[in-house]
Amino acid sequence: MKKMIQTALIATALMSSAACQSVTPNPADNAKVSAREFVKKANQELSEAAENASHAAWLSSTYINIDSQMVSAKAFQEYNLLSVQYAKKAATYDESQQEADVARQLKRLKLDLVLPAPDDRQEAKKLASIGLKMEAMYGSGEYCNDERCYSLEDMVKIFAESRDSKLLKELWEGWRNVSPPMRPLYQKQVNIANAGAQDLGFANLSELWRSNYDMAPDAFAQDVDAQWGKVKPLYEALQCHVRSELNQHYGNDVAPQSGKIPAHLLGNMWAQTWGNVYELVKPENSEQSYDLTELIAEAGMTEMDMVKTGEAFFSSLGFEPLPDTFWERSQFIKPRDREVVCHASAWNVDNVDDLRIKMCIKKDAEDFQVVHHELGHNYYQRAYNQQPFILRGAANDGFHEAIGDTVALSITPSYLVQLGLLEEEPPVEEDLGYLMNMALNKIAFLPFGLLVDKWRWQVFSGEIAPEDYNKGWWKLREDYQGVSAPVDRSERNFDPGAKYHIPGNTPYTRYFLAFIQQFQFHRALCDEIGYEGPLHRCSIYNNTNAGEKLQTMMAMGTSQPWPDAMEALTGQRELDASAIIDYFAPLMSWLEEQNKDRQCGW
Ligand code: X8Z
Ligand code: ZN
Repeated sequence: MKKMIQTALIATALMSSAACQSVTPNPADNAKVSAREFVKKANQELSEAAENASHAAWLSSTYINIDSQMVSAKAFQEYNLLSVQYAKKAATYDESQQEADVARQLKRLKLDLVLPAPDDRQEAKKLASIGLKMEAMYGSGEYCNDERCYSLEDMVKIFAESRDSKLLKELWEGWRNVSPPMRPLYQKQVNIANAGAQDLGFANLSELWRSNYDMAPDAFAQDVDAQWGKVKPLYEALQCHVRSELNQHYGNDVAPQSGKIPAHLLGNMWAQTWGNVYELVKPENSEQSYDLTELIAEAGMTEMDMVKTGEAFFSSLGFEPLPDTFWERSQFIKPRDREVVCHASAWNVDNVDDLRIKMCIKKDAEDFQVVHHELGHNYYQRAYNQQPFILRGAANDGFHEAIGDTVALSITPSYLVQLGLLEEEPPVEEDLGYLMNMALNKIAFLPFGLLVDKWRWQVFSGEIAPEDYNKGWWKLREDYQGVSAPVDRSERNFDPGAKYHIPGNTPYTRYFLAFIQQFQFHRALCDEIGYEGPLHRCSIYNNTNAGEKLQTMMAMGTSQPWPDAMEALTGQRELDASAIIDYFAPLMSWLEEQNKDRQCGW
C-alpha cells in the first residue's frame, strides 16, 4: 500500500498497493531473523508484489473492463495482504535496538498503509474488488439528458467556460448521480479497512492515516488546524469578494449577496479551485494582460507539446530527460475507443525508471499546470529510486504533491516571454490581476483540501454515521468553504463519492499541506538563487542551483523524518504558512479595501 504513493501517485490505494501472485511464504511464519535480514526480504518481496500490482493497475485504469478489474483486484489483494503481514511482523522488532536505517524501514513498514485488509483472504478480496469497482464506476461515469450525454471531462470544460447557471446547475446535479450506488460499497470498504487498521493496533483508519507524519496523530490534526487558522482570513476575504462579484453578475436570485456561494457558480465541478471565474471577479484596473489558455491555443501547442515544455523546465534545472519509455507508455489524450480513469496521475511502474503519466489533457492553462504537477511526481519518484524500496516515497505525502506545483509557481510572465509564448512582460501594475488569478486557484483550494479528510477521519472514527454521510459532508462544505449545494440534498445522495479521491481512496490532506509547502519551497528556492523582488515574479527556470537543492531533498525519499527533508530544502524544520501569506500580501490589502463596506463571513 505504501506504493500507493510511489507508484501511481494518486491513483488510489488500489493500484499501488497490490500484489504478489506467487507462493511467497507468509513472513509472519518465518523463523525470526535479524531485523536487517527481515527488511532485506521485505524490500525484495514487496517490490516484486508492487511492480506486479502496478502493471495490473495501469491496465485497469487505462482499459476499464471486467477482466482488467479482476486481474487488478487480485494483484492488489496480494500486495495488500503481504504489506499487512510485513507491518505486523515489523512490530515484533524493537526499533530502538536497530541501526538507524533499519529502524526507519521498520517504522515505515508499520505506517505506510492506506487501505489495510484484515489478515483474511476473503476480506482482502472483498476490499480489493470494492475499490476497483468504485474507481471503475467513477471512471466510466457520465450524465445524459434528453439531448445528449456528457462525460465528466465534457462537464468540467463547461464548468470552466459557461456562465449559464441553469445548465451548470443541471450538470452539477447530473454528475452526482454517479455516486449513490457507491454508498453501500463505501460503507463496506470503511468497515473492512477499519478492521485492518485495528489489527495493526490503531483505533481506526483515521488514526492510521494521521500517524504517517512523524508525529502523534492528534498533534498532526492540530497542526493542520493551526495552519488553516493562519490562512483563513485570506480565504474569507477572497470568498467575500467573489461572492459579491458573482452577485453583481448573476443577480440575487442566482447568487445571493450574503451567506454561502452556490457551488455551481465557481467554475469548477467541486468548487475546489475558482480560476475559471477570473473574468467575473478580476480587479478592474489591473487586468492580467494575458490568458495562458489563449497563448497555448495561439501557439498551436499540442498535448504532447505541453508535456515537452514541462520536461524542458525540469531539464533547465539540471534533471535528466525523461526516459523514452515515458513517451511510449504514458496516456496523454483520452482514448476514444474505451473507458479510462481520466483523473490525472503519475506512475513509476517498476519503481525504478518506468515513469508514466496518465491524463486526458485539455489544452488549457489548468492542465498546463497539472502537467507540471504530474511531472513533479515522476522526477521525485526517480530521484529516490536509489533508496531501498521501503524508503522510496516522499518525505511526507504533501511533499510529493508539492514538487510539481512549486515548479509551476515559476511559470511567470518572464518565463512565458523566454518560452516565446508571450511577447513582452506586462508592467508591474498589472500584477494584482496575476495574483487574483493565483489566489483563485491556490487560496480558494485550501478549505476544500482540508475538509475532504476531515470528512473521512470522522467517517472512519464513526463520528459521522453511515446514515449521515451526506449531511456530514455538507456541514463541512458549508462551514469550511462557505459554499452551498445548489439543489436539495438528502441521504439519497452520496456527494463525496462524486469526487475522485473518495472512490479512488486517495488521502487528501496531502494537498492541503502541499498548497502551503509549495510557497515555502518557492520562497526558499528564490532565496537560494539570490532573487530579490516580489515572490510572485520569481522564476527558478534555468537555475541549476535551485535544481540541485530540489534533487538533494528528493533523493532522500522517506529515509528521514520529514522535518529533515524540509530543512534540506528550506532551512526550516516546520511547515510555515508565512510564505503563502507573503506571496499574496498585495492582494490581501486590495481585498480588504474592496471588502470594507461589505458584510463578510457566512
Ligand atoms: O488529484 C490531484 C492531482 C493528482 S495527484 C491531479 N490534485 C487534487 C485534485 O485534483 O483534487 C491536484 C490538486 C488537488
Ligand atoms: Zn499529485
